[in-house]
Amino acid sequence: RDTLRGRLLPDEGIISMSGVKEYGAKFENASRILFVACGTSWHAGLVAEYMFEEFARIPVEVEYASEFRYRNPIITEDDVVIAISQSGETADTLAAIELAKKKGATIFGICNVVGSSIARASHAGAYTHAGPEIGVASTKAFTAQVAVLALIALEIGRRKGALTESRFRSLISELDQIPKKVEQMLESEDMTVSIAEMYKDVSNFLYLGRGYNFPVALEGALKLKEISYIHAEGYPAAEMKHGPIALIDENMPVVVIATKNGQYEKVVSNIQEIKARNGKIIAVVNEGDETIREMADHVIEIPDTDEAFTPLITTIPLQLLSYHIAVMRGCNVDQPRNLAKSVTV
Ligand code: F1P
Repeated sequence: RDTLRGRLLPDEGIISMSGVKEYGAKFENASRILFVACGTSWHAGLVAEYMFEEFARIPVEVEYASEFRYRNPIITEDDVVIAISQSGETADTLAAIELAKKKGATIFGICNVVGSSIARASHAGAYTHAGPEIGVASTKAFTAQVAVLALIALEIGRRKGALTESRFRSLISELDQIPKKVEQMLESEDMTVSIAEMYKDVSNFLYLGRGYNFPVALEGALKLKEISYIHAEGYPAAEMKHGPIALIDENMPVVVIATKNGQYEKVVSNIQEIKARNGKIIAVVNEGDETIREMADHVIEIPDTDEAFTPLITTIPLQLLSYHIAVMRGCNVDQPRNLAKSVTV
């Protein structure tokens, strides 16, 4: 909450990130924005892709730093590369930005740890200031990254004229409501506890989402894998019919992020397809969604917000679900086996 509020300074023209102000022209004139990151931070980059395309109308690519660094990517001086990293020490992300820097791109780092290697290797940047992540798996760093990326996309959109001043203002005031809504989600934790109790012993989970919530499905699955060691797959809901549908039976819980948006009817039909195969549906829906309540085995309601900001809210119950399942299975949620906080090799 403090991270977001601290950054919304209306008198100062909204964004307090000096790096964005200083390098604003670079962003405005960028022929392309490339996000490079690993793990959870890569998922934040995927959310940002939707935001930058919608609000700033700049072509975007999102790259796994671990692949990008070994390719021979086509980079020009007009590219802006945004590196996202909680620790600021991830070796693959660092190598990716060194490569892009050599090819003349401008590097913008979004890190949580002040003075970290990636922050120092970047030309400019913004800190997420999410506070120390006590556990290995990124949680609040993810929402803080998405919040910072939203602010940058809005600011660049306004500068480029892709967003009108009134739309910009209304999105910023909606963003200002997010901390309250996140708190509301944290207070309604009981629902995730009872769902965790029912599914803590299953071997597989499927997560589905569309649009802005497709990356949230990936992140929900990753969090479950990382801390509870249950196998989980995240997919764009529309891809279900291209393979994962074969896995669905009465033993498969499917988490569907089914908030109201342009693709809502399609998500409803995905839920029908899962139900027809006896899959168990855990749906994340908008408050008062009776249509899905009637179809799903469990619903978790979220407060309404602009579609672009839903990842900031839908992520919370998925993190809580992973957390409670992991605790019930006796896993150490702060120090999962085989994982390191900073992957430096
Ligand atoms: C990337 C990351 C995290 C994950 C784990 C291993 O780290 O994959 O997303 O939760 O901690 O590293 P970072 O570059 O965001 O620090």
